[in-house]
Amino acid sequence: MKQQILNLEDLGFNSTLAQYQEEEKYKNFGIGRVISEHKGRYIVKTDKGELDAQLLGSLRFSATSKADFPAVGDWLAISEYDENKAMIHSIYPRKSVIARTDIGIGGERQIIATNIDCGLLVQAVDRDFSINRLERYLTICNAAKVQAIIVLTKIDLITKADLETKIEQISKRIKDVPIAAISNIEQEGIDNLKSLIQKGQTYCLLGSSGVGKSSLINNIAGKECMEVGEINYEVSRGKHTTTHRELIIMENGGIFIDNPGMRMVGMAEVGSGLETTFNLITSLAKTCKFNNCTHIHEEGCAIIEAIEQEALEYGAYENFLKMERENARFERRAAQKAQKALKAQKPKYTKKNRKQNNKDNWNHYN
Ligand SMILES: Nc1nc2c(ncn2[C@@H]2O[C@H](COP(=O)(O)OP(=O)(O)OP(=O)(O)O)[C@@H](O)[C@H]2O)c(=O)[nH]1
Ligand SMILES: [Mg+2]
Ligand SMILES: [Zn+2]
Repeated sequence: MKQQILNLEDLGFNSTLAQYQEEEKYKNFGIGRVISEHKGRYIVKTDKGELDAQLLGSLRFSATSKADFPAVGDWLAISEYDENKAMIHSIYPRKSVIARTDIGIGGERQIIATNIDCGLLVQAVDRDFSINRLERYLTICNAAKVQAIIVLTKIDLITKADLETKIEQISKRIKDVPIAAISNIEQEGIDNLKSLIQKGQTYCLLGSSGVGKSSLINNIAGKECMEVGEINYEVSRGKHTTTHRELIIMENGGIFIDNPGMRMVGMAEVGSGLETTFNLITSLAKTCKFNNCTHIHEEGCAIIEAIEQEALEYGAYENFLKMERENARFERRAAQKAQKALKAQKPKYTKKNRKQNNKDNWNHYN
């Protein structure tokens, strides 16, 4: 196990965490940050080194959802009990949570990482390029109140003119998000991206497999921290080289979380994120003639008018509706699950317990 010694500040420790640390719940314990997770065991980094930590049994049993378990990026109250071993007593309040649903497995909300300051939305400019998907990642960041930077990779594969067109296309749909264009192979644009990275801030890399997330981390670090995959250019797809989330601390500042490439980026609890990403659509919707406008066919619909006048991109409108539907579906399902859980808790009427009740009442009155 690597035993790199560092300051807690290098790990992202700040004054808010110092304040929590004073609280009764945390003050008698050590503190560390989760840098990776393997089947319920956590590698926790402290100012003294790395510990192999596990969750206290009582916390495991009282957990009601995945969100109650530590995630990469979490700060933990820990106690060491053996050399390099620790027990996890509680999770510090999370500053931010980046989450998605994997539509393939029943749509449960999955935490990607916590305590993130900025999401790097990594996309390759070849066949991976999709503004719809950029809007998806951006909505997840906006819902978590996390800044974002768009990172376009593999610019060595296209012409300068093509790159300019792509950047223009993005800027029409996504305003106020910086765009960094890089080549990991030719080292182009890396210094510019580095200049956007701030000390003590945590950056989470989001993107499909094979777009160059791990290559970018190696380039920023100036050494091979992460394994880099080969790409099958026939299908232009990665092979999921990174299989575990990992938090990496750069000597020159930022803290990075590398992720396995994502196939599905389903929407979960992103209502506020949709409003921010599509703020033009949400503000237009307020000026439609009818309060219950569906923005599909109505007279006096401000959104339809904006599309006709080319003030709003049709693609953004379509993507917004799709993501809004997904989010609504997730919320409906979550409400149904909560109701089911409540029903399961409530005692039900049965003939047996009615008899028991009558007997109890009889005993009570006699
Ligand atoms: N031409 C070109 N190839 C690149 C660039 N960046 C990465 N690659 C190649 O793309 C392949 C995949 O890179 P990785 O860094 O492993 O991609 P990843 O996003 O970490 O992939 P996963 O770990 O599977 O999610 C490797 O063969 C890299 O050499 C780039 O800027 N230009
Ligand atoms: Mg990788
Ligand atoms: Zn309307």
